[in-house]
Amino acid sequence: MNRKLGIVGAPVTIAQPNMGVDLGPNSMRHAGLIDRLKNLSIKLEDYGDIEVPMDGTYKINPKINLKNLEEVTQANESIANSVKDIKKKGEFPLILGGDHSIAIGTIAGLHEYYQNMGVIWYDAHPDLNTGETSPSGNIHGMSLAASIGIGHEKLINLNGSAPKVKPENVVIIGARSIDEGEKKIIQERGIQVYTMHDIEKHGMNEVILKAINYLQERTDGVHLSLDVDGIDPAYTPGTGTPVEGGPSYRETRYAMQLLHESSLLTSVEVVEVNPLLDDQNKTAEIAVDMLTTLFGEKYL
Ligand code: 4U7
Ligand code: MN
Ligand code: MN
Ligand code: MN
Repeated sequence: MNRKLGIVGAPVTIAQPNMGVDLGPNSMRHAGLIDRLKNLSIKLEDYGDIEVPMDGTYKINPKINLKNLEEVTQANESIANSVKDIKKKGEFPLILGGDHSIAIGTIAGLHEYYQNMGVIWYDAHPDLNTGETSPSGNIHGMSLAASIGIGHEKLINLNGSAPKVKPENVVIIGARSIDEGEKKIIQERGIQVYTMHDIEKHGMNEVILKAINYLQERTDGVHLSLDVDGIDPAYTPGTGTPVEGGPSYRETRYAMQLLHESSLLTSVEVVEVNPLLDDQNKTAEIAVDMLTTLFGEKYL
């Protein structure tokens, strides 16, 4: 990694119901993220956390089934601006969440810099709901939909017109909790999904290499959106919407190693770390292991 890393925390919590995901960025810093990256001789600047709205109330508009829409929009506008500042400096953006709604802002900020951006969405969920299909109204389950131009106008047109990413440039890895409306979107839009079934059948090695080859040929930059609930909750219990039966620590770490070797990625975010649901801070430590592996840390 020759380029300088630009790190920013996005402590957004209002797109999901659990208290504590706003502590995600500092929990990863506390787990040693910055020092371990520096030990890899990586140049970096940590810009601290973006200021995001959080007044402790939960605004529900039953007509649109999008909780805290105004506040989530506002937070993501700030995130898009902060990501653009990092890109302007020529740095590699690393965004620390926060709930997964932050991907809307991250991807909206990044999209200006690419003609044909790719996204790897490592997650137990595809996050392809809209107000119409969401069982919860929580916007953290709608962020990939918004990025491909499906959903509320405020979210899809944030920092430029929709879509920010073409659906065929998205690869979802690790999905195992897919709502009915999401299944429809996956089929209609031709989104590549490697479910847990595919990982079980073919192994992580083949799945990741296929994803890398596919995106290498068709995109001019690839963003990794790493939801820690993508990993099995035996390893990452500190997250708001855990789903059993995910890839292990070893499989995920190996996936990060292959991504490092490919030099494919141009930006990374890690989301949904909630230290209040994990009194050992184990989830943040594992998130840090995954990040340092992505940036070149090796066993030997
Ligand atoms: B995450 C869910 F219904 N699909 O929309 C929803 F299962 O960013 C969960 O991946 C969304 O953690 C999870 O509420 C969002 C639910
Ligand atoms: Mn997610
Ligand atoms: Mn998830
Ligand atoms: Mn989650």
